[in-house]
Amino acid sequence: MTLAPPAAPSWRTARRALPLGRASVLGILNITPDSFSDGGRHHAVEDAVRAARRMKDDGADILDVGGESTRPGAAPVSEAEELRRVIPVIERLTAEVGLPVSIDTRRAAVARAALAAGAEIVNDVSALTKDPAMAAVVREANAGLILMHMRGEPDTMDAAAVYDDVALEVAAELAQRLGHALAAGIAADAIVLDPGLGFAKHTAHNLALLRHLDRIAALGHPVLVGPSRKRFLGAVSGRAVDRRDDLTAVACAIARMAGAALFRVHDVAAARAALDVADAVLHESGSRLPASA
Ligand code: HH2
Repeated sequence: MTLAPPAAPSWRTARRALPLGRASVLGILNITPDSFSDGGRHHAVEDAVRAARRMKDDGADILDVGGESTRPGAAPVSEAEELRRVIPVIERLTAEVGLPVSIDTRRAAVARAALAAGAEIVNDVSALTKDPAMAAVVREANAGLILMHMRGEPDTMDAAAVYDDVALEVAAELAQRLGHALAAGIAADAIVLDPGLGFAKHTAHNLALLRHLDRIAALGHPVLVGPSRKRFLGAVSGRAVDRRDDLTAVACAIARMAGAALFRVHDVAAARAALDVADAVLHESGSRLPASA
């Protein structure tokens, strides 16, 4: 296991260089009525802005806004509907909340409109495979880009969860997606890699990826993980989806020790606290603590 902070000092987005010296937390803002874990509670713009302010207070570094659920069996969302959900929220967030915004979408037109509305990162769970126009949108805006590993589509991905050595195979497939992004002219320092926990992975695969995350980090880019409330946490604990935030925080701390730099979560406060402990261990600095504690 690698016990060192990630190599890359920062992540370049369309608007700034985000420092990665300590763990970065992305708060999830799903603007979907059918999101399995938010239950559509952030449907209204006002609710989303309120939730974002709370995430900022809780220690979020980035807000990840999505209007299309990638849950298997989720109802398809038209491009017009996805735009209608996310653009007004992104406009308000960038004007009022003061945190960098990432757009979680597989559609180039949604990414383009989101970047024009103030977003600075594209989180594409298809890793530029779904929409051939996506790479050019990211390149032209100089946006940050998250390339996530998945096989197949959300509805078919479970059948594709067959691996001999999951960490090696995910690293090799991500390296291929990375090569595609670089060949399309996207700058290397704009790219973050994500093993795609829960996407075409059974429980044992997710656990093996967390254990061997150093194989993904060895590709030389900051690594993001999204364990939040996912099924594998239910499988190891027997807990329902609404009782997994503390488990998510533990998974984040484990991933931090294994080299991850960014963490996509629903409960920002719990993850932030766990990651502060992990960072204190990584940097061996308990400076917030009195000597006797
Ligand atoms: N997981 C989900 C969605 N987007 N993006 C990245 N980069 N990594 C992930 O692991 C990831 C992601 C799925 O989780 P959630 O947002 O809770 O659910 P939904 O599928 O409803 O969007």
